Amino acid sequence: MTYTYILLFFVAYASLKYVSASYTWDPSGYVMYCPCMGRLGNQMEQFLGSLRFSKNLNRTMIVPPWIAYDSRADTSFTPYDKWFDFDELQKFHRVIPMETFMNEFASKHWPDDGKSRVIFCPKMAIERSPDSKSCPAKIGNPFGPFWDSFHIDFTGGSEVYSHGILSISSSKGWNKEYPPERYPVIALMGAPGAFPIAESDRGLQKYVKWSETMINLAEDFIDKHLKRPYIGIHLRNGIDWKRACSHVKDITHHFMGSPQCCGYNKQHQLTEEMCFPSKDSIVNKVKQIAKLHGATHIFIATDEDPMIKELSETGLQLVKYDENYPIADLAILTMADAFIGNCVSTFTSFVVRDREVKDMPNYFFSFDHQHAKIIHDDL
Ligand code: GFB
Repeated sequence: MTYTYILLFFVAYASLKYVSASYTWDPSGYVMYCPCMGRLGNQMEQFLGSLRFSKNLNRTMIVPPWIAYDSRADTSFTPYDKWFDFDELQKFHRVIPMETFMNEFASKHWPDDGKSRVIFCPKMAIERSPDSKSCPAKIGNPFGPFWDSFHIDFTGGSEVYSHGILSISSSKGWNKEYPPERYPVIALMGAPGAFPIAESDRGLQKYVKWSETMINLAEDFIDKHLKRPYIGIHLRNGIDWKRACSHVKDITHHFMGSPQCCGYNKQHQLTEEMCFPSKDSIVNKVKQIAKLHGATHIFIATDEDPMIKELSETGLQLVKYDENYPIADLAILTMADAFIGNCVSTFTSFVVRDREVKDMPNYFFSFDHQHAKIIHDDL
């Protein structure tokens, strides 16, 4: 008898999974884009804005894979649901994986017939193209490899959009100018999401939840190597970062993830030290936050230098993930009891948003909201 119930449960569960994974054609249309700008943190920043844009247009969002580059700049694509729970996104808006859209709907509803596959392009990009007439949507990496991985050619030509892509008031304008019956898919050369992310979209992070695989991976690692409470730290210190930070003094507006420290109205001054904190200030902050939270273990995530020698003087247990696996670092950082990140990095800002929506403590190197320099309008 018990076995029958168990069997029935599995049949019901399997069919539920099947129902949640099946899709019907959406007559309101779709938004498709290439997450072609920057690496993981940049793509995640724009992902939430793209979700908002699709909802504003009342079109299903075609969720692209994440793009990663190895040390030889080879490009690889990872489907959204390998790292995150796809069904959670549905709680905010209608979404479909790009792989599924192409397999199930493209040949019938968005065929390669010389007119349907139109690329929507900003005027500036067209002006930069070799013939100054067509959209350079597939020129260069990752543009070409991304669309090629889905066998997409824009044989329907290009459409220059004339109004601000992100302004909410223009959402109705989009569908009026490009009605879904004629343009079922608005395929964009880049993400229709602000960079850095708009303040009003930060909360959408709550729909980005780790997949079961990532939860298991991170929890196994935490159980084996860390002891709670532990502090997660992000050390962004590779040569590309050093170079980027040397431009801070010339920046007058936001710089990548800087609003997380400076505020969206730029209440606080961004400094080079906030972007590329000195080793002394990192060691001091780690000591201070570990003491505050009673932590004995530090999880270190970095693109380059884990600062083992310098951090050893804290007397804390230092732990690193055993391979260079950015997404594992991100997951373990989001689960830490306290986190210290880099004010400017968007890799940090993914962690910060994730923890913000869960009300978990975040700190920054070389920055303290209470003691930061305030910029006054009259200065
Ligand atoms: O994620 P991301 O856009 O953040 O790019 P930023 C930084 C990349 O460096 C990550 C690696 O996607 C990882 O591949 N990386 C950074 C890390 N921190 C870590 C870490 O803690 N662990 C591991 N394993 N890898 C921007 C770039 O970076 O920096 C822009 O997106 C540009 O394209 C700019 O290069 C200078 O916002 O930090």
